[in-house]
Amino acid sequence: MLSNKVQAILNEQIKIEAESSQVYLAMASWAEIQPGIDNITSFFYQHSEEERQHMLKLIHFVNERGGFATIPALKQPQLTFPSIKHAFAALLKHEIFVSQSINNCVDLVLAEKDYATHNFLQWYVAEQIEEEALARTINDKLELIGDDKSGMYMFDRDILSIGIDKK
Ligand code: OFO
Repeated sequence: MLSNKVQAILNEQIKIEAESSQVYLAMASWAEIQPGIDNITSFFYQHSEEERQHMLKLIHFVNERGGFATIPALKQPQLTFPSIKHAFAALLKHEIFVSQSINNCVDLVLAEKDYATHNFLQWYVAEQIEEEALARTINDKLELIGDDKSGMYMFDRDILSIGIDKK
């Protein structure tokens, strides 16, 4: 059984995962109308879908532990970006925010001595380490590429396998 405090913070995390999915969906839609970056577009769509899965996993956990997962209203995310580099910088910043939020959940469940939820959250802790690492790798590569168009061509060609290496 979840305490009220744990239920509340997990519902807040459900909202954050839902917002993450929306943020990356907006990046995907923006990328889709830019010429020649089909794989970058797919990356954002896939990432959005992953965040939706993170949200669903939390919803099921809350409901299975005797709580009630509440489906949140979402604010509209940023719709356009000055460049691909800006979009990926925003992605890294967002992942750092999500990691902090997972850490806050872990702090609370330890204070509440809710070891079952603590165990459940370890999956998210590990996931955030991977997602932050992937986002940093991508940002580092974009930094190297700068304004080089052939570099960007290769980045788009390779981005889906960068993701696979890190996952
Ligand atoms: Fe990318 O964050 Fe979910 O957990």
